[in-house]
Amino acid sequence: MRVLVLGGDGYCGWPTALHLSAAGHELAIADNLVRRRIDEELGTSSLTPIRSADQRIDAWNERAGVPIDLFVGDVLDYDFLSGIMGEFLPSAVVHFAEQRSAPYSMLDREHAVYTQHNNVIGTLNVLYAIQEHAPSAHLVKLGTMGEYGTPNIDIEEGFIEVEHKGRRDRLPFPKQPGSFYHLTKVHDSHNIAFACKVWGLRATDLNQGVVYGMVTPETLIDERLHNRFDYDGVFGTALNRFCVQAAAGHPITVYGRGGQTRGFLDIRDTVRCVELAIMNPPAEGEYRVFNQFTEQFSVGELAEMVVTAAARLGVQGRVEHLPNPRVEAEEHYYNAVHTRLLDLGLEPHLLSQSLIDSLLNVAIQYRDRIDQRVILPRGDWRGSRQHGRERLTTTFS
Ligand code: NAD
Ligand code: USQ
Repeated sequence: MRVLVLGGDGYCGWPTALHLSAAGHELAIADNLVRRRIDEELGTSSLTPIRSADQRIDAWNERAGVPIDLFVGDVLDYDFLSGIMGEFLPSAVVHFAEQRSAPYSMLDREHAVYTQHNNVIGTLNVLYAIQEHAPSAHLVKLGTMGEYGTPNIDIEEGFIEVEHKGRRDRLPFPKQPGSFYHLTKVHDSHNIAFACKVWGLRATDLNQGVVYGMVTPETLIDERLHNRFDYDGVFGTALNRFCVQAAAGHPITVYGRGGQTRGFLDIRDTVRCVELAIMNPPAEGEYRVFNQFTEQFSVGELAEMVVTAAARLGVQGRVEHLPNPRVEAEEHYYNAVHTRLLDLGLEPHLLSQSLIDSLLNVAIQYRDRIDQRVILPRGDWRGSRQHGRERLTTTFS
């Protein structure tokens, strides 16, 4: 297949592009490299040293059967996007190219507006470019489990059978997103479903949980192919952060009581899920939703698993419950269905102590690159009304 990966320089996009290329597909990547610039804005960088986009692509193309094309540009620039869509004529478009940090979207008005504009208008451009140049291409769009929030009923895969006043219907599952970032995914989902209905496009919305891990078989081949690994308080995600914190001798930052439960998956399963979606496209006009995670954990459980693994490696980890900078339920019911990717053949890499060991070892290997100043969360989601609150940064002073 001819696969266009939008956002293919990022944490999920890069290993996915390599995996699909290794599987024999013809690949093109488009990325405006904004994620690298956001590191500069936040004064952070990946735990692992990563090469420039050009150097990585060159390193892969030295060995690839069919080289990957790299297009540096913005999906908000319709001429750019339309140009590559018309030139490359993909059979599948995998869309990762969004601002993906919930805390970043909640920093202030500017970051909320940037996130909503980048994500919602970007996806609208993608839909128009597909309709214009490749209407039979399959859009595989990265959404989030966070679209659903934490309802007090089981979460279904995209749709729910409802009986109301004696009549029945299959309707989109109610959305209760928890940040301006998560809201963009809801808006995208509505726009994609609508485009499928009116233009007959075909799309898979992958409602992905929190990703952990760093390596896939392809990123391990050469150190020039290494993936990024975020641990800072804005882009780092729970398990990845906890491993770096333990390795750095920093308290493990559980927000609030730690009963927040989410779906999680290994990055090796991210790349496989995208491949499974591509290999099993929906019908013309079909909009479908897969819940893309393999296991659910509370953040408190993850923190305890890291403490246990760290102790085995001779590192003493300690959990510290910080005042929660977010507005979210800290104890709640959570049971989300996730069978559709398993039905297509996904064989999950379940979270194991050895995986946590390997993440801890990577963090220990790059310990001198860990900047303790960027670990604590930034911003308070309650905003200016709460400016009188004790600042979170005083916790460790
Ligand atoms: P990332 O920030 O590492 O990668 C996103 C890439 O898209 C970056 O390389 C960035 O430069 C690029 N990009 C952003 N806006 C762009 C634009 N307007 N034009 C062109 N390129 C643009 O994020 P990630 O962790 O790889 O996430 C990828 C996707 O998966 C996102 O849509 C995210 O919401 C979703 N997702 C991620 C996770 C996770 O835990 N990382 C979980 C669920 C869903
Ligand atoms: N958390 C802590 N301590 C930390 C970091 C996070 O307790 O140091 C808690 C958060 O409060 C939250 C949970 O862990 O309850 C998950 O937070 P996270 O930062 O790991 O992940 P999240 O903000 O939900 O976002 C990540 C990705 C996003 C994706 C989402 C999937 O950044 O792109 O959409 O996971 S989901 O969570 O299913 O919505």
